[in-house]
Amino acid sequence: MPFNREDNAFIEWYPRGYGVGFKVRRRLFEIQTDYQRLEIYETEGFGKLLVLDGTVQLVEVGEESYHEVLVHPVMLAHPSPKRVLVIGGGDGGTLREVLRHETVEKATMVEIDEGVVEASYLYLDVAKDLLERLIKGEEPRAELVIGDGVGYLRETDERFDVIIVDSTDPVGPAKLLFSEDFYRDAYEKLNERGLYITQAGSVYLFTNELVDAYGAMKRVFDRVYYFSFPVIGYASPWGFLVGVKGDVDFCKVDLSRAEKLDLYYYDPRSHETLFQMPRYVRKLLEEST
Ligand code: AG3
Repeated sequence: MPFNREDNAFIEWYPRGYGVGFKVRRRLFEIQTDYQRLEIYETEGFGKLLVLDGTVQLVEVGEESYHEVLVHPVMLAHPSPKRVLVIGGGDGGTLREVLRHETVEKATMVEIDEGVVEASYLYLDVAKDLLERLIKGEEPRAELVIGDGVGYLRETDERFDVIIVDSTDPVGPAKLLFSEDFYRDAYEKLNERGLYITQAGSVYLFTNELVDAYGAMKRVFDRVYYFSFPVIGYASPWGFLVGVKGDVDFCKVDLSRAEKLDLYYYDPRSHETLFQMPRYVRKLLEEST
């Protein structure tokens, strides 16, 4: 794995040799799980760094720049989200943000790799207490399922108000989570009124994957939105795709509920600024079928 000892740096290499790096003090943990190679580093300025198969998942300092933006826009656009499904997100950051919403009665997190949950619990200050309660089955409003999100969604009898996909990139093992078949299952398992959100990769470096996923979502959901946000640790801007079922307006969020959340990165008062996209990408998205 690309641990550049000379520079004491960890660098994630994106396509075409574009790198995102952190100065690191040491590698704290390394394991080959059943699904991927997991590493945890201590960085110089951003706390601990979680890496899966050579790709940055999060740094402790600034992880909210991703988790807040993945979770709150859809939660605040839904009038009263009670049942939430998180696919992936084994570090617990996404579920932590979901549970900040008092309307939530039950949230289910389906993570394929138990190793990610365990390592995050042991090494990361992201959602330690929540992960402990989940592992022990003691979290009253949430449950952890270790399993494959694709199979889970296909088979479950449950219905959800919000489905959040916090996966690895739209290339490699998580590719199925960006397929039309999967979107169809998600659409079916949403309540009459529901929202689906997925992280969708680097706007500049995975543009084709973003456009393809957007096209496939358009074939399934009643309305589809794209937005981007600068996430600390990823090759920014980072893309997100939202699919809507039924009567929901993703352009509007509930500001009175937002006030209580006391957010740091995502600003519900200027929700519309999320939708900015480089012009050529917007054109590609609009032309996609
Ligand atoms: N979810 C992964 C986002 C993808 C990062 N990709 C990359 N660095 N190439 C992050 C998990 C955080 N809960």
